[in-house]
Amino acid sequence: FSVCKPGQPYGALVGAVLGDCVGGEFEGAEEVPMENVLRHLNGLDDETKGDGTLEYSDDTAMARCVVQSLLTRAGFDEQDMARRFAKEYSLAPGRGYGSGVIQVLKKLSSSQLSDVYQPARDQFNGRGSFGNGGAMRVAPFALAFPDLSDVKKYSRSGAMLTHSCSLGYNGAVLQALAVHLSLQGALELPAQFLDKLISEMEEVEDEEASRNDARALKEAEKPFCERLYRLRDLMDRSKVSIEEVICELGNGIAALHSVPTAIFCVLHCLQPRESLPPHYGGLERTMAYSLALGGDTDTIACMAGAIAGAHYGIEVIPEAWMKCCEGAKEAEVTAQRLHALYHQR
Ligand code: 8NA
Ligand code: MG
Ligand code: MG
Repeated sequence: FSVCKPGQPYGALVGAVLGDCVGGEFEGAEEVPMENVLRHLNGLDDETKGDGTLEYSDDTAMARCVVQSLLTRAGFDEQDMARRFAKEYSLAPGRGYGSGVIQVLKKLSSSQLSDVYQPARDQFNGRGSFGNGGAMRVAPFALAFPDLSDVKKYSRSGAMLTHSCSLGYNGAVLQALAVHLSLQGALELPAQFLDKLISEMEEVEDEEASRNDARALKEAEKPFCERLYRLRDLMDRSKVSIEEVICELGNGIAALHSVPTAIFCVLHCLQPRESLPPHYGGLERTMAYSLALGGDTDTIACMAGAIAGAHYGIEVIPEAWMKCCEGAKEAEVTAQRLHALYHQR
């Protein structure tokens, strides 16, 4: 695949912010009629809406820390990143963090901490978190590192600062890989894109720690691969209902129940869909569809937004959406700086 076009890295970071901001409206809702989603999205075009009306949540707050750390340290520095997570949380604790991760963030602010990975290991009686908090903030790693093996290595380490269960950090690796491939234009060939993700995750989930965690949680031997196979089956069907997607892939706060879902949203919305307005472009379709799944809408839309944004680029993002989402303009600027790092490598 070719080197990505200039608008793609911006699209990835901005897409993630938009998903978080726009998706916040329906977070935790069990059922979200498409009608309500479209009303919400149409409302963004309202000129009377002020700048940054829709606030970002933990997803973007933590992604900003990742960006700033990668930029300041010109690479991955776990001490620096951990410190930024802790500081961000102490300054703005009300951004909707998961109830477990708060303990980690508090411990990370201690000056006596010798191992920044330890607080995450202590979570959930030593099992570690399998939440999607590592995955929701991972897109910047795909922008900063051109090499696939670096993307895998650093996205995993970055996630492990809060998520030590393999079902948490492997979700982050999968999401980072999806953004990485999308930046390279891999979504032009959706079937191959998915094959590549599966073959990479087959290797990732072959590790002993992954196998042990999967067994302990009574999941399939390679849980993310299993979900990606289900995803492929769904893609092959001519019609698939929202209920089937939720049933097969999930819409919850576990990485396993949301990262494959986000990838599905992107793939499903590569083409026009009956349930979505015909004037919508691919990014708008992806957003609307992600929200209509309900559940962890901000995070699923954030992850889908990063992958879709990397594919379509910043040019297709509606100006009105940029304007009313807090942090969107800033993401555009930092993406540019982050991508300069990519070219230095
Ligand atoms: P986390 O590490 O606290 O995990 C999220 C939740 O998953 C925990 O609070 C637990 O309920 C559960 N969980 C994770 N690991 C285990 C385990 N090993 N055993 C039992 N339960 C476990 O936080 P996170 O950073 O992963 O969370 C990210 C999500 O929380 C994002 O969606 C973010 O937006 C936020 N959030 C979501 C909602 C929602 O309703 N969907 C609401 C508020 C906040
Ligand atoms: Mg959130
Ligand atoms: Mg969420």
